[in-house]
Amino acid sequence: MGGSAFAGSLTVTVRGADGKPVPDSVVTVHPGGQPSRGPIKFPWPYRVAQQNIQFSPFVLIVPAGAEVAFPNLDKVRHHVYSFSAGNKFELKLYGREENRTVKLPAVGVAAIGCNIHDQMVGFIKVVDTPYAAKSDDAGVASVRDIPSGPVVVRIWHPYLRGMKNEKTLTTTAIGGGDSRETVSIELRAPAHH
Ligand SMILES: [Cu+2]
Repeated sequence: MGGSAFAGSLTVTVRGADGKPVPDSVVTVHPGGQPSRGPIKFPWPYRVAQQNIQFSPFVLIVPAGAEVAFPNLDKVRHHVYSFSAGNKFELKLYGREENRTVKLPAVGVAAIGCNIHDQMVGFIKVVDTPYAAKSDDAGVASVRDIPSGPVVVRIWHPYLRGMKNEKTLTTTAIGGGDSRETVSIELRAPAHH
């Protein structure tokens, strides 16, 4: 990653059907349409805190095989689980300031919940590419240092209508410099459970 003169960046602005920016969308770029062979390391912490009876962040991107920490910053106890195929786990009741880690091996998603607090919902997007970014409050996600050449770009959001909650962009190549795309996605209402 990085340093190559033959690299570019991609900035994607994600909007809903209503035109409003969509935060917490995950943009992944696969050069040549292929998964990465080397180790993947993101600069952000692989961590989902429980704070104010919510998961923080709501969406986290990690590479496959990452150890994710689940610190409990609340005074109450939580019981965090994922039923997602390949990334199932259960962290039985644990209290304030306690930390647990879980390894997430499968590329895809771990949808997380809490057995005690039904309103707690979060998502961990497990990826096989170092070229990934999450959209901010303005709906903007920037992926840097992508090798130039043909790419497959996907937009994922937990509530995106479509196969695997994903949409593939028509972007086909990265050149030098910054490529910009605006994508419109259709969201369904969040599921309650
Ligand atoms: Cu809880």
